[in-house]
Amino acid sequence: AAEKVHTGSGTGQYSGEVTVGSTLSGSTYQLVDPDRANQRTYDLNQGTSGTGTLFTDDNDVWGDGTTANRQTAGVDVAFGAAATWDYFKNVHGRNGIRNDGVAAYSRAHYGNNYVNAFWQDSCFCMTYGDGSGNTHPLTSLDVAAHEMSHGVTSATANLTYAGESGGLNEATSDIFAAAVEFDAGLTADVPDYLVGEKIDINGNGTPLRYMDKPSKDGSSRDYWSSSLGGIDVHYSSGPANHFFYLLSEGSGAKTVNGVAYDSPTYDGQAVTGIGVQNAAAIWYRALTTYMTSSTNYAGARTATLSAAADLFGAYSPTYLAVADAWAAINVGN
Ligand code: ASN
Ligand code: ZN
Repeated sequence: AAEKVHTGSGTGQYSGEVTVGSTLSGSTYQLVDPDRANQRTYDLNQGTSGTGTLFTDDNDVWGDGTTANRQTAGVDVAFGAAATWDYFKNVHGRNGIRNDGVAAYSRAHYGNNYVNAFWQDSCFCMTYGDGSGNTHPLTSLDVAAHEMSHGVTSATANLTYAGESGGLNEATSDIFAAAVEFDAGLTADVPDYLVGEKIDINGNGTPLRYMDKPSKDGSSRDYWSSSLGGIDVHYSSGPANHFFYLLSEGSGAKTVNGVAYDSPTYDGQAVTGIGVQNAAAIWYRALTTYMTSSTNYAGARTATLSAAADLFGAYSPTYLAVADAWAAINVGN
């Protein structure tokens, strides 16, 4: 009888050497993860619809770290989905994106030269392009965690993807992307407060977004202002990402895992850092308990203060750090 195994060893382009969940079907292994509700990873083979085919392999050794081997992208996105599943389960007690034990699936190798990745509620799935020249796949851990977290937001606060709530929706995905990186602790993808630092989307080695100083990308805002709701949600996320960085690490120059940050604050407001996983716990409780589809930045402040009061006590040092971090991005002062 066919025996289920989950000992596949993979080599991703960005994740390095990792374990991937696999299942033996007949004489072929499939990227179907028995430890995570049979979370599946498909190869779209440059198609743009349907599921393509499951990634399969004869000997349960997947990818080689190069784009020449099409399993490599499968390893990175399967690992990203597994790490994100584990993060929400182990850290927040959330059993899958909808907390119903059902796994979403992943699709790699979408289209040609496709420079994006995306989540869709309609298929309950996430999809990854191969990037410029089909050689810079959008398959890093933070990208996978970002897309999968869009599913969590949809299933919880369901923040409307426009205006200030849209910026908060985007920031939620960047926040959990950072939290997943820190939780996974990969050597090949050192945890940081940058988004997309591995995928070289700009072609010059710079990341897609910076949480410590969002304006470094040339478009994102560092602070809340009344015009924030009128800009692209990937830029109006900036102040909330900045809030999260400051709450995690505090104000002032820092070096974390070898990356130097020097985060500006509004009016010089000082912030004492509470650690990335405490900050993420507050954001998660705010998202799942207090935020609604129309929550704006002022509402997010109230939601996170309520969450901090629940988790750490009203007017505790941690609660006061949350208030200071909002003031440091010009909310509520
Ligand atoms: N990768 C983008 C995102 O998750 C796709 C989009 O714009 N919806 O935000
Ligand atoms: Zn997004």
